[in-house]
Amino acid sequence: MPEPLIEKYRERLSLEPGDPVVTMNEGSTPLIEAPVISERVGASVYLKLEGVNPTGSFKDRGMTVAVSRAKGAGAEAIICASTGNTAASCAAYAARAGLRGVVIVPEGRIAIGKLAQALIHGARVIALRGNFDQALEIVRELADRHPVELVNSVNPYRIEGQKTAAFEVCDELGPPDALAIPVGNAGNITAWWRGFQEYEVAPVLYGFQAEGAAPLVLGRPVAEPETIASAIRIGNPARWEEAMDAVTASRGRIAAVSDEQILDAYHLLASREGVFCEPASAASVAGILAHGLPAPEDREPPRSVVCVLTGHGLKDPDTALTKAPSVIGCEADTEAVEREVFKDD
Ligand code: AN7
Repeated sequence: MPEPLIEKYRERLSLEPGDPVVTMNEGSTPLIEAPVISERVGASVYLKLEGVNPTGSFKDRGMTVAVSRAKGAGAEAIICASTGNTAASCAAYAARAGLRGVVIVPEGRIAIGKLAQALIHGARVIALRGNFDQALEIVRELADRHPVELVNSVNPYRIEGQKTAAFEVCDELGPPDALAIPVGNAGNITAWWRGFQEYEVAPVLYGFQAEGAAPLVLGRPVAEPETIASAIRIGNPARWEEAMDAVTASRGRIAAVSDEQILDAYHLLASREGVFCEPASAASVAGILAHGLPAPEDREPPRSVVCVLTGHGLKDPDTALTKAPSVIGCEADTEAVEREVFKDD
């Protein structure tokens, strides 16, 4: 049986001794080589498949720790604002822990798979006529006023859990020269850096935002963020300063990628590497393809790079279907099928 991350890294997490372990065996996700992308960027590129977590995204690493602590502290309800993946994870772990789950999402702006997850797990799903940043502001206020535990990445236990992804990479591969990661609310890049620091290693961090939702690149909040990558449609990241401090300390950079670059990388990953991630995740690969692997002056260019593929492609089938070729209709007749199968040969 794979060991849940709370057991594997317990002494490095800040749970209380009596806390129950609410787990579905998160973590221990595959780290695979990406030969096509490696060839294009001139370095060994590895993909960390975070979509293989129980609810299909990296959020589960943080949620198992946050919900274990919340349960240990006697909470009866958990709440979050979400662009979709936190909602799905929050709903699933609430169900597993026997807690009430409440999620606030921007109306009409989350991928359909994530909505289905939140609903089937029995969370109360509130569709806000507003964006993620407004939803986060509202849940922060509600968590101040009511005895509900906030499980967004402003919750310190979320970061604790998510840092284990960096431990896994170092344990398996050794520290990579660089890490490429999509950035939305900036919790995950903060968590990976903390993980690396605790292992006393310092890969160069490349954080990538979508062009229409790139507050960290512009240096100011974006009032109406826009991008096809709905997971990172965020205009005012909660962990802004920590993320910038991490990038600066690693001597890396934050850069933007266009929706077109994101979709090209998404398609390349699926069609050439066999890996189906969601569009936001492909920003990590789009970023190194578009911007290369810039190194600090006194360092060699990175020879090994880990791209974090944060969520599974099945989360967002709508985007896949708009990007993929059409199906071919055919009569139930062997010759007719034969013609279609061998048409271009
Ligand atoms: C697939 O679910 O913010 O920079 O509410 O779902 O830690 O926010 C999701 C974020 C990258 C960005 N990739 O991570 C939410 C939410 C995927 C994501 C990010 C998200 P952060």
